[in-house]
Amino acid sequence: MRVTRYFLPTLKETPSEAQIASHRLMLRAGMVHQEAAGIYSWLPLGFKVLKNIEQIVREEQNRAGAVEMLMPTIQPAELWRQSDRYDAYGKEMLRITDRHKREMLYGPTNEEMLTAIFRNFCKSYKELPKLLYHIQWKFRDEVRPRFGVMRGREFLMKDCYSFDIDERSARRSYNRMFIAYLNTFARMGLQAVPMRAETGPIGGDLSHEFIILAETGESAVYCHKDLVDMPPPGLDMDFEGDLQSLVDERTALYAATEDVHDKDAFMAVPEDKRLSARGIEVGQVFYFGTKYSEAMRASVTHPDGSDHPVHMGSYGVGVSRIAGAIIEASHDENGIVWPLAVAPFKMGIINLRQGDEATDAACERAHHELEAAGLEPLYDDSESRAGAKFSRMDLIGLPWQLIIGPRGLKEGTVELKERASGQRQSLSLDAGLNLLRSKCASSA
Ligand code: 5CA
Repeated sequence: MRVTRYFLPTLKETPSEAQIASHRLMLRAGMVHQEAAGIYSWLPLGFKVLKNIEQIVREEQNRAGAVEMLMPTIQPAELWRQSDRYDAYGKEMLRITDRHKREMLYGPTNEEMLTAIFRNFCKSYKELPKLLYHIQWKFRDEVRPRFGVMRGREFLMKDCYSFDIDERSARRSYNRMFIAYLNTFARMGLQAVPMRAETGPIGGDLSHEFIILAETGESAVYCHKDLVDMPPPGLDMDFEGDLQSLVDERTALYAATEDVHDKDAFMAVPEDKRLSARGIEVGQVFYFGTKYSEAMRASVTHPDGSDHPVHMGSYGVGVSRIAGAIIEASHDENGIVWPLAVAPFKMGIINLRQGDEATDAACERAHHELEAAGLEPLYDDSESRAGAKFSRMDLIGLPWQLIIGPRGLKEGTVELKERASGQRQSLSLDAGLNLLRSKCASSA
């Protein structure tokens, strides 16, 4: 992609309304544009990141055995009356009336809708277990939308729902999602710690929030330090084996959000292992048994012929919030530092002297070859000064920069800079292209 063809409205000044680094950097890098409080357009660069995050979430859901579908953003109020949540949900719910005066709402979550779909089609234990998910925009009329996409009103969520014959089986679904989440966040370069959490308006009595530790996080959290650097289970694991022991390993040590914090239990953690910190909630899993299936009469016939409500859980990931969370976890004074797996482009090509024949030719060749290898370079072919190109490339945080100018070319060299370490090396264009191919190919 050429910068001159792209739409990359970067800002030099720091927008005054942004209080935290990720919000400032998303605005400065031209990733998002605010339309109303907590409502954003995703400009091309931000949109690419959002899609990359979404794709990792999707792949890990699929690997865990969940099946993708799509439900609408607008829901009939009637469904929510059946579960008794229509009034209970309060002012967070955006209520809409259509031209026939029918009450509708912009969905803040989908327990009711999927329970109704399940009820319509599944009548027997033979259909179980089922794990269904979608990735769809939600609306919650938050009192205090803030920190950009971190606490938005309209936001993108992956929400998965499980249906099982009994509690034991439902726990297996819960464990699957639990493990899938650890792998999902690890693939994005995030260390997410599962912590016991309040169930809030979703209900039930078993829940974990997945928390990224960050000073600017909105939640106060308390945990055993050893949880913070526990490696993820690994992408090669299969989901048929003993998931319970993997989950037990993560839940045996103390970890809780403020709402369910137990001071005495925390004091039992050795003092040098006690961590009290702040964090960003990037996902939450719930087991709520028959709360919705009973209210909405979603029952299945058991082997003995009797009917019972199905046991359910729901599992959310804040897809759009993660874009902000990754930046909170990975930036420096010059801008964003994207992990390769979610970077909007894997590399930038900087032309130091636009119009110089040899430089243009070398840049064109690099651009062409990297594109042909499926590596998605962003070629800064603009007329901007070299200094401006360097700062812009650092700001938008692409993992690699291939810097090409007349002086180097005379000696047969170009420069390759790694954004994260700042390390630069001089090498031939061929060697540079080969190195980029090998560094970026695995996740291309
Ligand atoms: N139905 C359940 C699970 S599918 C549910 O709605 N869970 S939730 O309320 O915890 O939301 C799931 C995830 O969405 C959260 O972990 C968080 O990462 C994200 N999220 C929630 N509210 C917002 C918001 N206002 N802005 C951005 N992301 C949000």
